[in-house]
Amino acid sequence: MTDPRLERSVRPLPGGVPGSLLAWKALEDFEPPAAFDLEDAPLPELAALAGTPPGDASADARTAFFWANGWQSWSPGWELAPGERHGRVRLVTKLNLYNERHLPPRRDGRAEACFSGWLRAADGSGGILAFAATDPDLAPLTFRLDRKRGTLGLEAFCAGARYAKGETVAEAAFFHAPDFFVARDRLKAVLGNGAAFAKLEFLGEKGKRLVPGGWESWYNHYSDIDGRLIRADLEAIAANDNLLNEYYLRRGKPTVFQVDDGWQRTVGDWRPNDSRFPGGMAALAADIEAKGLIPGLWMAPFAVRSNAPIMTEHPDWILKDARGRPAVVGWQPAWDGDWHGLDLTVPEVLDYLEALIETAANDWGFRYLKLDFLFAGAHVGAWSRPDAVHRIYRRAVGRLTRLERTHSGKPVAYLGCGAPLGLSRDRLPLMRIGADTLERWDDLQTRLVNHAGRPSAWVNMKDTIGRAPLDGAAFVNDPDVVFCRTENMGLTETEKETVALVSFLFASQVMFSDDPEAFDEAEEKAFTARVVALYDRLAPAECAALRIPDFRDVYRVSSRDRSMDGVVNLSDRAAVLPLAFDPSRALVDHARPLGGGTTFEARSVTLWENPA
Ligand code: 9PG
Repeated sequence: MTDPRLERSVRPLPGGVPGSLLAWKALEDFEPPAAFDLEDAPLPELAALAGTPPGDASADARTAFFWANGWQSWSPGWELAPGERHGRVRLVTKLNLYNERHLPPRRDGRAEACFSGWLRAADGSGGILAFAATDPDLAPLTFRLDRKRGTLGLEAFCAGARYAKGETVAEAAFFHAPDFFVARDRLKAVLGNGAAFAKLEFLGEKGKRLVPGGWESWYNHYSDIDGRLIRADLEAIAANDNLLNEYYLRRGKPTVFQVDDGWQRTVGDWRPNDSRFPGGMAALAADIEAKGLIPGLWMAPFAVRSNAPIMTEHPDWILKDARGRPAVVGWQPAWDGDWHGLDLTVPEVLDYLEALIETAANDWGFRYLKLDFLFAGAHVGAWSRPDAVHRIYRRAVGRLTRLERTHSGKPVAYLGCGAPLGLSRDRLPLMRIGADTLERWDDLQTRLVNHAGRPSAWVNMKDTIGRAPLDGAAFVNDPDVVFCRTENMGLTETEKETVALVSFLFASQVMFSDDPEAFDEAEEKAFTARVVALYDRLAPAECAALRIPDFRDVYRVSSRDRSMDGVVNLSDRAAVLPLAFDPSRALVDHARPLGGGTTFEARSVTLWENPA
């Protein structure tokens, strides 16, 4: 049943994709609730609209995997089997601000997919019933699965919105695909994000698949950086056999060198910290450029820490809550706990944001800008000039990413991070699609409170695999960094290899945070050489990793051309599977035969070639 204030229409999909485009139009003027249920559709009806062949099990809500794609970059992005839930953060409940839309949780037990999701048959046929919100300017959609009743609820995020009679509220595509690869092709055709991808071309090689690569400063020293340390790494990057030199620089590929959090005075005060960077940012960017690298810089433009001068200098620029106090849009122990956000409806704030980008790109020379914590721009607060939250976010991100070239004519790229995915894909086609990685498999404290967006190598890889359908379709997926180092390293060699392979096979950027200056000529060199050889072998393969029924974190890998197969086991236990391969054809081998089957080691990837 469609909400009585709406009329639903059905049209064919763009790009010749079989399936249907559903649109919901207002029949009267009205103000919807923040979480607006457009309708709760029976799955058989949606399956028919999607063109699902008879007998296909993808619409069987009791058995299918549900790709419960989370709201923003760090939210969980993986498939759920029947009975599984993403769950919420316990005790430190403010951390839910990092994972969820800023709305009261709905307690009806449904699993949710934001922007895009699917149901995938668990019976081996592999059929997929996919859905996606197609227009980033309309209210963001959440697809809410009721497995018992066999329905899919369509909920629009309408905070602050009002509709006039005849206006379109939301649009979504529904289509069937026989397998992962076709589903991704169709998603790409339906989303039509090609113009956005074209702006990233300078980060790659002409005529080849775009896989941007580079160094960034976060995942080793974290915010404890200074000009000396950064320059030492810059000096060393082309001087030894580190991953970036081997895979990017020596091969003449464009390479990013990005300074992360720690260069600024505080979050919300985007002037350089002079004691840490006494030479200033322009000199640093010039040195990076002189080395033939693309200078990059991190910023969290919408976020304001309580110690930022802007809090007292421009109190009217700070987003307020219903009681008129600065709204709490996030919580971070390292930022004195509660932090705040800019009021993006204040015209001067938008000018200020554009000026920040101007300064970083034109005055300093950084042209790979990592824009982080962007979800702060979609908070449901007391915006001073009320409007639909999704429009407020879109307008601000539009201003932030307006600059496409520096004064000197050099192209500028933006990496989205901590960003609501569906609202960002055209403006921020290069996007972090998972939680932060970590130099350890997982973090106990944040795991105990069930923070799905926690920094964790394990969670990060689940996201990378889970969001692979978006790679090349909605985004150039940034999986976060890979590690080759031996110092300050809590991952085993096999775990590092797992991170390196999962990131490379199922996403499209290779970032690296190890200190080139501290390159270890023994172990790190040998490990790096092995990773580079694997990358060269695997580069042409288009691969999928799909959950195996009855296992929790075990995935079957297949390549589109069927030349390669494998298993990713992200669980803590060896997995015994009823399949066998010829060990002499293994590319990476963490398996041993057992009876007629094979045991795959915990926390490992095994890949093998198939006979032609
Ligand atoms: C800099 C970092 C890095 C990193 C970003 C982002 O949920 N959390 O507690 C959480 C903590 C840190 C975080 C994301 C989420 O990291 O993803 O790459 O730039 O900011 O502060």
